[in-house]
Amino acid sequence: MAKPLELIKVEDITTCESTAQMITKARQDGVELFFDRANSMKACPIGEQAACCKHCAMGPCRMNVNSPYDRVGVCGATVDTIVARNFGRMVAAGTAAHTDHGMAMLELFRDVIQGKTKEYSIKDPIKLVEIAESLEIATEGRELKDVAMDLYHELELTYTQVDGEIPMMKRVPRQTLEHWRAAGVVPRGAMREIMEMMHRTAMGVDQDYENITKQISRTALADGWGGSMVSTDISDILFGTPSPVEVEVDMGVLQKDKVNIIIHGHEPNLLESIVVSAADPVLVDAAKAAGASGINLVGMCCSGLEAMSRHGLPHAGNFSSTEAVLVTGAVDCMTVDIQCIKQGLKKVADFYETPFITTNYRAKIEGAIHIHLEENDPRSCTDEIVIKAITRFKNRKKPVQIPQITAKGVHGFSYEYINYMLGGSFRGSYKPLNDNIINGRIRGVAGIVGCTNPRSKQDYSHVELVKELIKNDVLVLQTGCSQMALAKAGLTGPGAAALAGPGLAEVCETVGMPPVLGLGSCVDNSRILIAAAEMVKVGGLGDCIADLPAVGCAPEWMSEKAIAIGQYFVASGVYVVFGHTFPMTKGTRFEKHLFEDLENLGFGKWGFASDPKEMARLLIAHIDKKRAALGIDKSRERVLTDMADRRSLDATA
Ligand code: NFS
Ligand code: SF4
Repeated sequence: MAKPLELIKVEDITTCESTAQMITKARQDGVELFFDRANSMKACPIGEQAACCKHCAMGPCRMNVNSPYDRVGVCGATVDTIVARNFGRMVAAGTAAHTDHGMAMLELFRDVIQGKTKEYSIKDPIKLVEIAESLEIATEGRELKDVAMDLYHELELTYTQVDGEIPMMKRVPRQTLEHWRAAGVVPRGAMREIMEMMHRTAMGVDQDYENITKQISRTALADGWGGSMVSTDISDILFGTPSPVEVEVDMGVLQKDKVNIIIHGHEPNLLESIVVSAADPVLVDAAKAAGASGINLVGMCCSGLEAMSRHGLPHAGNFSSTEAVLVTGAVDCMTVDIQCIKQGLKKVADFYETPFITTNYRAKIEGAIHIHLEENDPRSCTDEIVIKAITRFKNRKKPVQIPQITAKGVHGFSYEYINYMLGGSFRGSYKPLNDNIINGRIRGVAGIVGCTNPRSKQDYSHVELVKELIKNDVLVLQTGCSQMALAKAGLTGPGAAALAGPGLAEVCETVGMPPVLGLGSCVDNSRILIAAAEMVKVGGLGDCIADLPAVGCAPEWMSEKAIAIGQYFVASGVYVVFGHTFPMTKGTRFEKHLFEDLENLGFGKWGFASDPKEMARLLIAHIDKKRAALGIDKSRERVLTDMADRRSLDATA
């Protein structure tokens, strides 16, 4: 039985103070939020452990999670087959989401090169040339347009290549690639891999969990080193490669006297165009004529992260706050494109009389206003959005209550900027990073990423985990909703160095960087892959990604996309810990395969923990294991004695 809603304390639901205030207000207003729905609908105990199959009409078949081997499906499928197939389909769905997003960016790139759309242009020609060269496309003495067209055709193979290795394999460290070749997991085009994943997991096809796992890895690699990477690189080429910018976050960025427009979703083209619309003097005048002091564009989720790192726009919060922000009554329009957009937003938006606008043909929502964003004429869509927001501002009837909470932080670290930051403009290099890992000041690197989830106290694990890691000299790289959890907690500014261990703090001080580096949206996890590849190339930390003292974690994940990301990191050689829940039947051979055997086969492996302290312990133990294997564990002991010596000297002085 679910507890009556009023008995769940708000402080048990979230550590985000503004979201807490809005949950309280929603309860007073009689508005249901997804936290309430998560409470009234408990997760299905069989589905939670991925122990059911509905791939054919002889079933659905469900296994006994307490004794997984005591039965098989009607077709005879074992629990290992069933759980592996379910896992494979999650990876296929997550990969499809990232690669379809990437493909849309690539098509926009083609239209820009061909002059079919005049509204966007190439903002970073240097990156265009760099990516072309990394894929062995000739650039010397050629017109940028010709190089760009060749790059387009080459990158299209990321999706369509029927046979052979996709182009981005040229950026994978040699030994890692050799390992994939030997293991038979080098991806072909994403369309082929996703198709084969779906085929092999249908009734009566692949019924060997180890063989299914190979296709799971191959599909996920087509995401990380394929679709997601194309998405990041093309977005940088079209909209500019991010560099650090100070941004204000949390719900306090909404302004009572301005027309507040929230952009929520994932593709940067919507927000790039709305930025132009919101600055149009005609529309600004219209806002003023309606009694507003201006137009306030605010991002949420991954769109918000893209807007923040490229334009310094404020960010109102992560996935668990998208309904709550509407409860302020201050949102004059919420506009969305694709992914992570709850259908429940519609009802909340209706209650607060906020226009809720979908813009992408792939993602309509029943009852929402749909204004299609036409790439050749995006302004006709985004101007209309702004006009609708101005009209709502003028007719605001609902009381406005904005939580007066904001935090400032620095975001927009790209692979390229880290290179520049560490090495200086003329000798940009990851060598100082490697050196500081070898000498032990930095213990290792952790990518802390992923969603928030109403079944897990919002932001809590992200923040506690990252605090624990930096205290132990682990440099943290962030993307997605996790980055926003830390930003709201004030841990993305230089001030966070005060919470870092002595070694990491010293490096941060010397380089002038925070110990927590925000890299952007979830597709930007590909920036972490490229950074890892560069660390291998620079040398001193082993021959492949699996040798690096590097780990990953998504403590409060919810999306299939997160599973795809986790798997491409695991397949690339990284230890990945997920928190809160895992789609796995406990005590199965498939569980052992993902959590132990993959590492012995030369990949990374999966881990799980519910408590952030335990997550940190697992991640740090793995980093130390990699340091020992590299023979650099001694240097760290020396650094620590030096620090202790120095402190005792200070104490006696
Ligand atoms: Ni990533 Fe971005 Fe957030 Fe999770 Fe959703 S917004 S793509 S999936 S919830 S981190
Ligand atoms: Fe049941 Fe097998 Fe059909 Fe799945 S494929 S529903 S296990 S009979």
